[in-house]
Amino acid sequence: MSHSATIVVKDVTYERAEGYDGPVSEAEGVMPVGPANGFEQPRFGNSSTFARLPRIDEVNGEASIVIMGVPFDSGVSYRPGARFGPSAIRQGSKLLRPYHPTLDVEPFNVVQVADVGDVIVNPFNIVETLDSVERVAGDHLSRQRRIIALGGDHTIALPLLRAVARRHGPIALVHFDSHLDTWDTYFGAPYTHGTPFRRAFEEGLLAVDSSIHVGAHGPLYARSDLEEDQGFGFTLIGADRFTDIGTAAIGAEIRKRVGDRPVYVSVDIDVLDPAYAPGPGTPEAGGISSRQLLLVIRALRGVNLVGGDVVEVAPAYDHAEITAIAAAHVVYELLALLVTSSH
Ligand SMILES: [Mn+2]
Repeated sequence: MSHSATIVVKDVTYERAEGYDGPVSEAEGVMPVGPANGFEQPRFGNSSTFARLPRIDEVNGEASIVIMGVPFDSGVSYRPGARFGPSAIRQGSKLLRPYHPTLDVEPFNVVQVADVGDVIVNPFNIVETLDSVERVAGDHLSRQRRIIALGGDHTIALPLLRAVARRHGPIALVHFDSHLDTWDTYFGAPYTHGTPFRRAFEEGLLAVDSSIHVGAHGPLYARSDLEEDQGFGFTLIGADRFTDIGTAAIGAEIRKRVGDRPVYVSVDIDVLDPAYAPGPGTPEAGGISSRQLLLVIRALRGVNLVGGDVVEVAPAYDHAEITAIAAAHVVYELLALLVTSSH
């Protein structure tokens, strides 16, 4: 009997065991399934699930919130490695417990939350990957699933915003980051981890004058960076403000800015000081603490949250999972916010 050297199960191609000559199709019987084909599913793809949640296939596709990895870092300008972020965040999430005492909510019990694994990305083609992320995200949204994405570098926020805006209309973006990410190009490239929100503005994905940067710190290229950024509809709460006013006041300021518009929260883990997150792609000293970040997200309770992401975790530069654990807890806060949000 001659047969193919590969087999496709759930859209992933696996190698057949060498020398195996047993049944070759499901119709003929059970087949051995080997490792995933490294040319179809990148090797840095699937791993264990976030917070040890079920995979989507283990709950028969029924989930209202999905955790989705995007292991892509071909948009980075400095330290690469965020392609391993989804795996690291999942690894750092294993200790998350079901009950959130401050919000008095059990995020995993309000609605079904499931891990949908990683989007299949092409590390050699940014535009193709943006299309893949947008398509997969759009598919989840069309099934009434809200998404929290695990990056990956910040490039991935653009296709996620495209998908979310197509469903909900223009979005109020709450952007936690040490950087503005509204630069034009890097080395002539329009789609990078430093440019997603300029593209989002240009594509009309952002609600007019409703978005806000939170926690920005570190040097800029020029004074004009800030002036241009305001023209894209952003206001700014820099990291320095956190020494002047508390997280509750900052949360109130953000809530006022976004109003009742659909809100997307994008968290670049480099908003944290490198002491609290040593492993981002572009670290800047002088950031906020992990506690401040969690408290501000908590203080957003009541906004109309429709999705979010946590990006730029590059575990090669991490120590003792500090960055990955911080990112996992940010995801947990976003989940708690989603299940307590106004819809
Ligand atoms: Mn960023």
